[in-house]
Amino acid sequence: MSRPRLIKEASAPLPLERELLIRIHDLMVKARVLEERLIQMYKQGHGYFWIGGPGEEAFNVPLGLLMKVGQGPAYDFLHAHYRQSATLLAMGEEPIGALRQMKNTASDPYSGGRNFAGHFSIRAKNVVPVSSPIEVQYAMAPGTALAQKRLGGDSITIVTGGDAGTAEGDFASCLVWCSRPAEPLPVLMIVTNNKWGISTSGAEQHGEQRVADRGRAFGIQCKTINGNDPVEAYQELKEAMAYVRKERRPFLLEANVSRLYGHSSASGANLVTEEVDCLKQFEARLEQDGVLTRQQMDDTRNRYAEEMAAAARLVRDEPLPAPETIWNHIYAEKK
Ligand SMILES: Cc1ncc(C[n+]2csc(CCOP(=O)(O)OP(=O)(O)O)c2C)c(N)n1
Repeated sequence: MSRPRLIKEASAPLPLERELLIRIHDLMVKARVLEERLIQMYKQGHGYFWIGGPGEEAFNVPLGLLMKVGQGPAYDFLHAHYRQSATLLAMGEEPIGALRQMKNTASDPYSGGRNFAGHFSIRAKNVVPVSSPIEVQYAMAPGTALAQKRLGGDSITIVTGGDAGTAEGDFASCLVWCSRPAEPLPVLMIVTNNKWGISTSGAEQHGEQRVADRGRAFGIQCKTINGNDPVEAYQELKEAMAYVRKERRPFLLEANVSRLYGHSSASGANLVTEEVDCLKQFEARLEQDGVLTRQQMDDTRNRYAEEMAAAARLVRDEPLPAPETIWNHIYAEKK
């Protein structure tokens, strides 16, 4: 088999295979168009609340591509927060599921029409239900990691959340439980740092230089990266995941990202032009390096825009959950 062709072999400014760069770009566009469609649905009254991840695609796509996707402890677990749509698409999810959750239809595959947008839950892919109370995922992650460690093999637990949430005790619980010398756990702790907690600036809240530095006191390997660069994100995630898979120890990875449409629909869900747009930046590099032309990238966006618009039309006419199903999937018995 011939060696995969590298972009510009001599100077190698984009050190990933061409096919992978195109795949990452395709998924980033798909995720962005999905989020923009969800925002539009919210603004048209086809949904009650929007929250999601436009601006985090450069980090979230590589994360999904590098995961070992499947059901049970032999596969990776994802304890995600609500900005992870790009990761879910990279893990093979169809965008129409997110549209259905936005419209709260009975066909919503993640909550049967009863949870917010971006609150994924997929047993077959080890995606643990996303919780609205922030940070609880960090207290749960050591549990799946313990099961994985006992099983043996190389599967890992991945937990994601924002910078402001690291002030919660759940984050500290994760640091403590993953790093006990008698039982270190295979957890990749991720913090996507967008510098905001709703409307509170991170600069006013963090005594530490970097969130990732908090791992040092626990002997946890840690790193802060530019999460707006998909090439850097892919390479750093690959390295961090390889370490956790092999050493069966935790790693704390902080990725600096953008929040392109504000916190949620509660803050208006309008484009913030001062933030770095990872997709625009990546497209400029792809064009400059001759990986894709502007026309090809526009075609990709238009194709997804048409696809999502058609899916949204379909979802619009789907029924809401029947009232008698209110007791389904909860612990309480029907009274
Ligand atoms: C336990 C809890 N406290 C407060 C809130 C309200 N709340 C929702 S999102 C959020 C900010 C979270 O900021 P960050 O952790 O940085 O993540 P981001 O949304 O910026 O990605 C807050 C305070 C909540 N949902 N749960």
